[in-house]
Amino acid sequence: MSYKVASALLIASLLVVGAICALLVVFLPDQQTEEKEPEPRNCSPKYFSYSSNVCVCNSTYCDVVPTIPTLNSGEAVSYTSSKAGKRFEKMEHSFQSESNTSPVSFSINSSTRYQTLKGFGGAFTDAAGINIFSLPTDAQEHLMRSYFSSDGIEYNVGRIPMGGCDFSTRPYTYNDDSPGDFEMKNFSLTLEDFVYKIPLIHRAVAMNARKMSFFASPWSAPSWMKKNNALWGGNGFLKGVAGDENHKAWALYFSRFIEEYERNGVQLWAVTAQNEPIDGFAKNFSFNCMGFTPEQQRDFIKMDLGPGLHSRGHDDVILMIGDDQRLVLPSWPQVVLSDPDAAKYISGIGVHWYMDWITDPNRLTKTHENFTDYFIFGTEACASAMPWVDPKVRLGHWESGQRYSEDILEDLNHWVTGWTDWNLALDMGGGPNWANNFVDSPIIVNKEKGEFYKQPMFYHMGHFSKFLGEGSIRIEVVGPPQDGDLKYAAFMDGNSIIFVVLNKSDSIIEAKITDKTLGFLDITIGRYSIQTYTWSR
Ligand SMILES: *[C@@H]1O[C@H](CO)[C@@H](O)[C@H](O)[C@H]1NC(C)=O
Ligand SMILES: *[C@@H]1O[C@H](CO)[C@@H](O)[C@H](O)[C@H]1NC(C)=O
Ligand SMILES: *[C@@H]1O[C@H](CO)[C@@H](O)[C@H](O)[C@H]1NC(C)=O
Ligand SMILES: *[C@@H]1O[C@H](CO)[C@@H](O)[C@H](O)[C@H]1NC(C)=O
Ligand SMILES: CC(=O)N[C@H]1CO[C@H](CO)[C@@H](O)[C@@H]1O
Ligand SMILES: CC(=O)N[C@H]1CO[C@H](CO)[C@@H](O)[C@@H]1O
Repeated sequence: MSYKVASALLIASLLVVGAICALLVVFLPDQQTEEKEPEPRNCSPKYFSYSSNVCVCNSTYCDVVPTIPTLNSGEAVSYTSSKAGKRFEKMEHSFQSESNTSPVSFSINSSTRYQTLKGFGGAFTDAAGINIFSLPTDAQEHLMRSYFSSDGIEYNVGRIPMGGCDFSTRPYTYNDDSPGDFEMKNFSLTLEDFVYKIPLIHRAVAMNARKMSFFASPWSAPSWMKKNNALWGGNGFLKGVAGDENHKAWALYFSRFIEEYERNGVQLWAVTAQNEPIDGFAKNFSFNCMGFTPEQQRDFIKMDLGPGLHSRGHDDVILMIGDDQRLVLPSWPQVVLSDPDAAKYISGIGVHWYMDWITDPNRLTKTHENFTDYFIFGTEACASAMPWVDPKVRLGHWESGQRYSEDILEDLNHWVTGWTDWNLALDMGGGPNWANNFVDSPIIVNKEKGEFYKQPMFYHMGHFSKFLGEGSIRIEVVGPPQDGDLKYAAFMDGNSIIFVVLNKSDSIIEAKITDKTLGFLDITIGRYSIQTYTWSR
């Protein structure tokens, strides 16, 4: 070692010691003077090269959501997350009989009630399982608790791909090797179900105080059932026509899946008739897909899927159609639901968010108005799906989280009853994905370091999922127009009111909430922030 290097090292280590002393000086007085109730576990922030931070969790540490206290009438509590680094920062408030003079006012009217909510959640893909199980056991526990326990954001919905999808390490279905096996004799779950999906589902249910609801969606039938003899690519339609043995076999595949999951202790709430049926029309679609026209889907449900599920005793598992972009509304359900013999098997309409930025949300309202007896439910969304987004994983990207809450608020304000995120966890490159269709996720796992990163998207999801349990009802809130940077919605859950507000702009706003049974709550909405207020009447 040369003299220069040695002295450089000496100086460097002195600097490090100096920095540590400086830190102690900064932190010690606090520790000595502040006698507080048990500290909540705050975000351990880390900045990468994006606009905000992630919260780092590992085997020994993970932030938790501060407990929602039991509130007396007139007491309120708010939770704030912001681009500047707040994550579920809790504040207590109380209603006053006088308010400030703020011109911005949100007036709650719980006499006007809209849709009842189902809930919020994410998908148990193979990729999610692979990533979660790649962590040390204690870190896995922190990750699962972050999503499903009362320490976390308490998801009550889970989506399960029925077989493989692109977020698998190989393309597969549950009956690939037995062409002509219309009786599904050789149908069998795969290693992925037993190793990655079912065990995680059981852990989520066991730690969850809320009742969980799972829905399953198929990406493709076995290749031998399809015109293109492949799980992906163009012309990906089922062979034959509704009512034939091939369509009966595909319907039976759904029942067999429901039965095998039941046998493994997972009861389904719902199935969707097909993930993104429009993908099957693309000339050269690059991952698992299968096409239906709305007329084909109507006939398949009426002649095969509906009667098939019924005859095998699965009336308790409800059926959703759609499961595709908002753009197919309201025309798709108009075709399928106009036939009462198909409609009688259907309960809801699933929507994906991928084209929402160019699609009028009033398509949702139109759909609701046409079919008030059918719920609309968000079945998939993720950031970085557009091909021009590079890199796919943007650690700490506030705007991705903001797009989540903006879309959720827009959906909820247009009759949607819940919202399901895509992969629960992905790796540092946004995979694994056998078709290289990498995207971002609210939780990114860094296997090498045995840690994971909770992104702004995670907290934006939590501003809804934590506070809006199944059965919450959207109510009227009269406030400023929602066509700018301010978005909001209000809900009631028993005696509690929940108000969520998102500010997408660079200015701080003073506002007031009016609840005429209680008075006024003066509030401050920080720049680039999302807040959830809850109070009891
Ligand atoms: C885990 O995270 C905590 C908080 O960020 C940190 O203090 C600790 O050193 C980390 N442990 C490991 C093994 O990285
Ligand atoms: C509140 O809602 C009820 C029921 O829709 C309506 O009759 C009433 O006019 C609303 N009140 C206000 C102040 O908007
Ligand atoms: C099921 O798989 C076995 C083993 O590969 C094969 O021998 C049998 O013919 C298959 N059954 C059907 C109905 O295709
Ligand atoms: C079809 O897609 C595959 C996979 O993305 C690609 O390798 C192939 O070149 C494409 N073929 C055509 C004709 O575009
Ligand atoms: C099937 C159905 O009810 N269709 C109606 C949906 O609503 C539009 C008006 O918004 C009517 O024109 C359709 O007949
Ligand atoms: C903090 C805050 O509310 N800032 C902005 C939020 O959105 C409204 C409406 O667009 C703006 O007027 C505020 O300045």
